[in-house]
Amino acid sequence: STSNQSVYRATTTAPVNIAVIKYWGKRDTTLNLPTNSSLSVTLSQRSLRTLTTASCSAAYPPADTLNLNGSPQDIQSSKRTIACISNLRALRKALEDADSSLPKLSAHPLRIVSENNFPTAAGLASSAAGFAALVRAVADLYELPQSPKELSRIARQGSGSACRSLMGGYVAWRTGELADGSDSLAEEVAPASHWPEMRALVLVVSAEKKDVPSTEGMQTTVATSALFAERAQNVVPERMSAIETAIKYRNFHDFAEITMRDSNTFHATCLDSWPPIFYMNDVSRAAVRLVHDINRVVGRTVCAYTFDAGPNAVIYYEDKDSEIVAGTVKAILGPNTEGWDGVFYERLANVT
Ligand code: 2P0
Repeated sequence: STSNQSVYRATTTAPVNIAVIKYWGKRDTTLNLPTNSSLSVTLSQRSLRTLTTASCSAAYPPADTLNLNGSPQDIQSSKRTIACISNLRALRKALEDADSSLPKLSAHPLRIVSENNFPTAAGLASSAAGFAALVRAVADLYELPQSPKELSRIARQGSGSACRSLMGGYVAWRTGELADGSDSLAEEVAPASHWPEMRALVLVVSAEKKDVPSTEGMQTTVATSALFAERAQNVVPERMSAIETAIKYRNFHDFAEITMRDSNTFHATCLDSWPPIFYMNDVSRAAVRLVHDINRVVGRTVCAYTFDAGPNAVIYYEDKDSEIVAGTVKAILGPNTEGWDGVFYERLANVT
């Protein structure tokens, strides 16, 4: 019949998020359970986002397929992709079991096509946007009733940081306590509209590949760094509550200081790993010095840097200070000046 040949389809986009309290270290590598809570800012999708279409049909050849930026991927070799898909399929199956009038989409092969509008390997949190978009696209295709918070449990298994890209504004990922990971979820701390002045400047270092992939780097740090345990147990919990207070009162000074200090502590644990891991380079350090110089010259904290598992800088500031911050940064570190390739100005996103 024609209905057997129907193609069901859903398309969605997901944003990048940039952590201000960093996730680094897993207590469970299969479930992607973190050793410490983290907090991030979800960026608008104006210049950085993943676009994903999920479709399914009884007429498709009998295996799930995934295409990333035009290249077919081997799903079978990605346990994380399989985990996300099988979790979503089980939720759809439960809906179909409860309502026999629903089409049996859970039995159809899935076809997932995903595309970033930014370089995948540039260290711009592409796995976060990628898995968040995959989970949302399939959840939409299956018409699942689960909330973003519930879906974050699934996205987390794709990539830890992906759980924070299902919500907008300021998002906390709580470690949770349970061994099955059911309470290791992301939740929105405040929407983007709570602090409309907040801006982010993403500075991309030219064509440098990641030194050590995140998953591998984390494992080295967990296994070898004493500083890592100190950070997870004694430093991050206080910073989490302090930055949530700073966000609540829109206290940029405190938000900025905690953000810069946590980026520095994270990179210190990388340096303390054995063998040491270097993500920042000379170009990154020039951005650090410039931010401190701007704050000193202005006489108050108007900008904050943070660096992930790569040399790119993200600089947070408030719109009222955009002339001094974005103007100076762009003049000194902007595209076409040595070592820097691109600059994206971003607002925060209200997702959901
Ligand atoms: C973060 N990063 O909080 C931290 C800061 C990089 C530095 O999350 O192994 O790609 O897939 O769970 O999420 C990068 O790690 O690692 C990351 P997996 P993920 O954003």
